[in-house]
Amino acid sequence: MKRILVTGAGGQIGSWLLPALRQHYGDSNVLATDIRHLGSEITEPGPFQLLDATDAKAVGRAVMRHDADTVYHLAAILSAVGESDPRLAWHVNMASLESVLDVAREQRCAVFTPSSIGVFGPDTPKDRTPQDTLMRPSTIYGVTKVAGELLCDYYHQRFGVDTRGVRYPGLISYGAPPGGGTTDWAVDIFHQAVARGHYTCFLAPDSQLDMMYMPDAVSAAMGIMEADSTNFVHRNAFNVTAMQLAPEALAAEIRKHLPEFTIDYDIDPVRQSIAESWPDRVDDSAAREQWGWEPAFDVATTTRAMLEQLREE
Ligand code: NAD
Ligand code: AKB
Repeated sequence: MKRILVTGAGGQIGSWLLPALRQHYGDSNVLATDIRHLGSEITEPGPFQLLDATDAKAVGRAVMRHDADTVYHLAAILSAVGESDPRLAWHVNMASLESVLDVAREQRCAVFTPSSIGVFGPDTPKDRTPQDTLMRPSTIYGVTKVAGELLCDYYHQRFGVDTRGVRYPGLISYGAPPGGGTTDWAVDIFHQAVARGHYTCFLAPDSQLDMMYMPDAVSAAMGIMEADSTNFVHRNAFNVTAMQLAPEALAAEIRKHLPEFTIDYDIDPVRQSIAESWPDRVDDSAAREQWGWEPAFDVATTTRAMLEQLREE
């Protein structure tokens, strides 16, 4: 049975990935860690430890004590927060990855590191963005994600570390709120639709981006870590997507369930310019071919699941 350590476990992805990992590998085999205290609804019934992932010695001690053979490295600063504090984004995203990779090299762990559609920039082809293409991002977040993909490739080639990753699109979920990204609107819209029947969106009506419902993101993370790597041509990191959404199109889908729902726009120039620099739709055929990636949720099933859950709450 695998012994797993998760960094940044209290975030949007960790709060979903943690229970899925524990269900699959056993509660006591999955150590949740984060730089901040987390509520027992996230950490229990498995172990939890406070851990700053930029502190390589502390990461090394935690991996050794837990006898971990796999690290899911989720601690990071996202795109919009990154633009408000670029030094923090560079420090957290790069120093934490370096710590995790060095510990993985010494203690022979496999490492999952999420990359992002944020690796792409204004010069990247926007439609059916290829797996291998021009990556000159215009955000500090994107710069750290490109550097992170390259660093993971390097640790694999040079030191044989089993590094794997996917380029997530915007992720839609309930529970832990998103951590300050450009795609957060696609989560906020559901909360506001149920709570107020109205949403003021910070992106323009036709700003299309790739998106995915969180259960598919969890299955991508666990799926690539369980995949037979002999079929890999790539490994850090695969394009993955499930749907393409613009605010006006998602509002129309929500109106099928809540006919009175209204949307208006108060555009944030920083996040709008980030969204315009990212693809409209990535080509994820490499992930489908090399390890069988296939999403289960589309716009209609995601919208139904989100609204049902939030109405119950
Ligand atoms: P999040 O912001 O929701 O959570 C990040 C977690 O990391 C938080 O719980 C935070 O407390 C923790 N953290 C911050 N600094 C830390 C440190 N120094 N040490 C330990 N923990 C620290 O982020 P998320 O949405 O869960 O994203 C996880 C990963 O997935 C990131 O690498 C992100 O770039 C990537 N990703 C996310 C999305 C998305 O839409 N959520 C999309 C693409 C890629
Ligand atoms: C963000 O908007 O920063 C993230 C991402 C797509 O990486 N959700």
